[in-house]
Amino acid sequence: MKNARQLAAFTGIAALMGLVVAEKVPSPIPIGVSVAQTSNTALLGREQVIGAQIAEEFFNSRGGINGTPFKLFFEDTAGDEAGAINAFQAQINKNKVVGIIGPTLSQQAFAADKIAEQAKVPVLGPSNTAKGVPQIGEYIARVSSPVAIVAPNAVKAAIKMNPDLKKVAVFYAQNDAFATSETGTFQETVKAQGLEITTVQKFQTTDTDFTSQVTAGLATKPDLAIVSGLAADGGNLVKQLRIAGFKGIIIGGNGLNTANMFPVCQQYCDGVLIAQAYSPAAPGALNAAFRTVYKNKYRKEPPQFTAQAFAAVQVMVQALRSVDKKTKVNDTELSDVRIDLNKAILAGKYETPLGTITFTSEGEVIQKNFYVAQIKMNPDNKTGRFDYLK
Ligand code: 1QQ
Repeated sequence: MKNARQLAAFTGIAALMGLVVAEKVPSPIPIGVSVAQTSNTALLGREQVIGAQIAEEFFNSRGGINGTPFKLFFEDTAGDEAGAINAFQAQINKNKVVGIIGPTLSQQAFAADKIAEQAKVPVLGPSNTAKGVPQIGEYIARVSSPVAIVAPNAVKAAIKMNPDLKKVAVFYAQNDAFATSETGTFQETVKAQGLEITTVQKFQTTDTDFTSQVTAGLATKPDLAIVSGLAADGGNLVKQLRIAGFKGIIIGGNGLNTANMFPVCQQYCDGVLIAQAYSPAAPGALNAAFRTVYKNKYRKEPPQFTAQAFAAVQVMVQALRSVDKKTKVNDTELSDVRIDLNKAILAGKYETPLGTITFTSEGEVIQKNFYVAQIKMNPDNKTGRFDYLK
């Protein structure tokens, strides 16, 4: 081929004919981050963007991929399945990333991860906790421990706080895969602990008025309420339970695990218990470094979703370094790098802010320590913090 125009013409014709055209990985090495930057889901996703950005600067300033820098490409998924599918397609075909971190919700993962699986592009879920996510395919793994392991800790903490607990009202968003999975775990745990479920109330993540669920739920006189939803709906439900006079303990699920919910539920958030897959006080040099960078910038402790997004970038980076040691990633065939990267992700051991993590051959994360935090609101009724229980 004589010149660039001829090459472009050939590439175009070949693409039209459906031929696979050899593509090399450029420098900086492109990594995709597709989380929710708009919609209500951005209450959760915004914390993920921050974690990924901190990791980009952190690891590039420490040599990137053995001397080659990497660059994060952000494509907003918004809050639904279509948004996640579009964002994943853009990462794979337009940004030509070596791997994708995302999406925010399990509900979105069940739709979008299949696209990456077909294209043989490794995906790391930063916050997908529903049962079945790693099993979507060979290229799908997650750094977010499943609700089946994390959520029971909140129930145990509630019982410790009030050993006389007996009656439990359960609320969940039936249009969300994570909330449906999480309520299953909560209900099993509650029964296994010898408590009685007095009612199971369903809602939609788009709901704002929970009068009927609150009325029906409180009529059963529960002393514990458990809410599995997302931040906006969950925050409103907590608020409406308190305004209706509920005095018992409230457990919120992972969808309520953000300070961005505080303006929604205001002073009524105070006291809510939420299980955590991250603690700012966890030991380890990496967590100390991450926590310092975050605190210097935001003047507060880093939240779980930020730490998990940081860990997801870290896993990608370390796995790329190990691929790169065998064959220089930059200037190697993109499709080969994607396949090798997937293998390296699953084979590695990572000292992250979440502690030491490894993966099963299916892509399920193995993590050791979990925590429970209690929301403590400030007198301004808009800001507050997560106090970790001992
Ligand atoms: C999931 C979740 C979300 C609540 C995290 C943002 O855990 O969808 O799996």
